[in-house]
Amino acid sequence: MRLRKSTTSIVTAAALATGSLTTAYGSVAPVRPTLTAKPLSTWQTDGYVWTLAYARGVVYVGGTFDTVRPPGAKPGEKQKTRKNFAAFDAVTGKLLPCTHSFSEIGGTVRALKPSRDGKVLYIGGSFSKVDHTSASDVVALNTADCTLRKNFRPKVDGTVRAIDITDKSLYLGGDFTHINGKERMHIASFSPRGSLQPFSAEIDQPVHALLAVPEHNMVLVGGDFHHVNGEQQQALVALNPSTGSIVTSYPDWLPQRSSVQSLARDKTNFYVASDGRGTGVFDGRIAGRLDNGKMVWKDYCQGATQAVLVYKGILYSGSHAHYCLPTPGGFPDGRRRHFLAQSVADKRILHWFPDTDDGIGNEQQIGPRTLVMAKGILWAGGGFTTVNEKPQQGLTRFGPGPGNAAPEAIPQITADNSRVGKITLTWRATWDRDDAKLTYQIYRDGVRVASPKKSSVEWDLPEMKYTDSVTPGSRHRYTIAVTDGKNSTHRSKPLLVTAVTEK
Ligand SMILES: [Ca+2]
Repeated sequence: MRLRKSTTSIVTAAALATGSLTTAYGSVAPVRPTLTAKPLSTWQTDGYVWTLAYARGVVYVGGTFDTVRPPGAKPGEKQKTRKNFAAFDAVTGKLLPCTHSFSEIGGTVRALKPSRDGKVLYIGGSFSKVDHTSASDVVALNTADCTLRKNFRPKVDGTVRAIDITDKSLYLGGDFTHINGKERMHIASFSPRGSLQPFSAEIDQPVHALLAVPEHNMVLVGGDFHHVNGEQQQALVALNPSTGSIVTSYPDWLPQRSSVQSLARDKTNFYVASDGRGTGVFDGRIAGRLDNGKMVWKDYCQGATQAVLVYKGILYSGSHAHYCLPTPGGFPDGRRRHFLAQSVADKRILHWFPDTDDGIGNEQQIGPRTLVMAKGILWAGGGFTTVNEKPQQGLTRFGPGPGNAAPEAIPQITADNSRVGKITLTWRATWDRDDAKLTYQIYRDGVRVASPKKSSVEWDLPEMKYTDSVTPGSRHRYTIAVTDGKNSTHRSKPLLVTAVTEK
């Protein structure tokens, strides 16, 4: 009986060790993502998804693709024609009949944005035809009946890559230099009725991201640029929403070879997704104050950030992060991780690790390119062809959790029976995409004898041990299973061990 007690104390010690690890995070309990890392069943595309938008129960998808296909269908199977634009029920994921074909010139949809009431969806990209009528890189759609609005057909001479809307204005950003024959260098604004406004700024390179902040009387602009209105402004600037004059500069936030791909905000902060090329670039994320333009934090995680989105105090991002050791909760250089969840307060990387592959035909090798929150479900689109290592192309989504993804593997146990009356089992901890702490259930002859807990992440799988006390000379079958509290693995193959009688 005494021996059995010592077994219990090992389990308690393991639990205590885990507890102290938790307190090491500091006095504030770590935030946990409310989303699961297990993807919901989702339709797929046969090419790139560059942009997503949500309005009135519908998720709109824009990109470079010709067809969509149901969840589980292989490439070429059960395809439905959708030329660079598709619509899905946000909750069920069902394909909706709303369709228009966006074609010619670049043949791509790059920006989608609903009006604030969700009645109108603005669609930008590189196209000269919508269905059989001519268009010029931007149109507007009535979401109620999926018809195109006839009163909004500006003539844009280059790709539209970003759209944002306030009650007073519609802003476009992109590669263009003229709209309706007037010079508009990569940025322009329209009245709600669709007429080009005097707002203008001389931006020397394409704009990728726009974030209107009406309560602070500015429009945040991100892109590839180096100069705005003749002043040096690297990739990020805030403009007056009526005139286009510079309101706030962000000197030294971004180096020369870094661009801004996406902008997001909550009540107090804005968040920057940066992509850079070459050595010494910055391609992580930055948080800044909306009211005074001061930096809150900068996350030097390496990996070409393409998309950022804030939901319930967590910053979700799409990138190919591969070196995040300097970031709290971060990982050493190695494999790429394509989704991250971070605390907006302190940039800590939280335990939410769904993943995609880099994707096909993608020179930058980045899986997700765009994120949108729709009725509590995070939709992600990009160039990927797998999600959590299973085939899934172009689109995926993650619903409320937490913790629905199952532990990744069943551990392999080995036994040491060199001590009389003792059998020590050893195994390497596994990991789980949305739960740090897992419980390892040890069975002797089919009866559970211990349930030690341990926290683990994919890049740090600790060795675990359990010492059982048995009658010398007896023979036992040991198995192990792992649970996150909701989902359990199968039990391992049994390991047969005979306890020695004497040395
Ligand atoms: Ca889990």
